Amino acid sequence: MSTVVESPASPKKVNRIGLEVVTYRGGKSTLCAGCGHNAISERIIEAFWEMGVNPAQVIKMSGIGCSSKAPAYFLGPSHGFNAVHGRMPSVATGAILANRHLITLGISGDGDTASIGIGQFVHLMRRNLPIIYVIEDNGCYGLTKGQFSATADIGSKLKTGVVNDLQPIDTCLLAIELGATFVARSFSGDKKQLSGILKAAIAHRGTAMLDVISPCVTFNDHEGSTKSYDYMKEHDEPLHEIDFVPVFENIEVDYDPGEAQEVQLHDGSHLVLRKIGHNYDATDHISAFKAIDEARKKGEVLTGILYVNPQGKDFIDLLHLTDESLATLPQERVRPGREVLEEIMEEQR
Ligand SMILES: Cc1ncc(C[n+]2csc(CCOP(=O)(O)OP(=O)(O)O)c2C)c(N)n1
Ligand code: SF4
Repeated sequence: MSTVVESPASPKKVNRIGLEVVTYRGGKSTLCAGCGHNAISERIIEAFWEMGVNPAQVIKMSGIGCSSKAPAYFLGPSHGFNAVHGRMPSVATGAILANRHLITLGISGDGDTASIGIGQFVHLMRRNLPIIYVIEDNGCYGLTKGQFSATADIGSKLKTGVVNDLQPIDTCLLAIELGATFVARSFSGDKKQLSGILKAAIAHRGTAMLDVISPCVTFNDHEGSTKSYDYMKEHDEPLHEIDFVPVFENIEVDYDPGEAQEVQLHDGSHLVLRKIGHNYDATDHISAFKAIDEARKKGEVLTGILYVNPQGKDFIDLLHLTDESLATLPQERVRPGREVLEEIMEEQR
């Protein structure tokens, strides 16, 4: 008779706050198989788990579109709000001001941001609100069957053969111009780069704007599209290799100073940008404008952290808000008393 030796159950892998990665998952995706948005959801799950962020301390905000449905598929225990099309920034602003201690992750589409939502996007960027704002950019309106959005490149073609003859809006250029303090572009198919950028965005304080090219396999992945998997594989031009060292990992950063740029982020984490043949200073916005423009002229898509300014004051600092969240302040501290009101009236007489 043989004896069965039972091996002890292998311990489940947990992060620094004791949670398994499964806690960071959401519902089963109903997006098309192969949609770039699904890959971005996976990277978000990994990044928040690896950074040890408590998902109950996160607010997920979105607008309308396939991309805006994605928050249902990650960070199940987080707070969430699906706003009106293109209007997520104003709802997010209210939520951030009501509870300054939560981490806000906004998920939008190129239509939600650059078409109907462009006015709201502009004001979000110029305020430098603490938000990680991800545009899942497929150059079309996936949810309504693939019409061109405002990020579609000039000359790109719909499946029906219709050619886009309007100039695209470059959301990264716009965000840098308006004052966002962390601006990056990536590709949903580049796991390593996107993961490093997301972790650095979590460590940043202020607006972290990420434009992630995310192919729509159903309506915009054919020849003639500049947001397809094939196009991105051929034209993706990474600026640098990104090493991100979180503050809790006490690793010596090992690099040749002449070949890399190191940036310390607000929580003490380090970002090391190793040059790949580009003479590029990510803290200089003029370098960013030039490099994006030159790449565009060559038909390339420049990816990486295009601009970072960890010194910029965020909107909460500018408003001199109390440390305590407005949402939890008791009535007597929110409403001025009769004497205060009388004093104000007196000043106005
Ligand atoms: C006020 C309003 N106008 C138009 C629509 C129709 N609509 C729904 S989603 C969408 C575009 C979504 O495109 P995008 O943000 O790029 O997301 P994707 O589906 O491509 O991920 C439009 C025009 C709407 N829902 N509400
Ligand atoms: S229609 Fe396009 S954007 Fe929408 S889920 Fe399918 S592949 Fe993704």
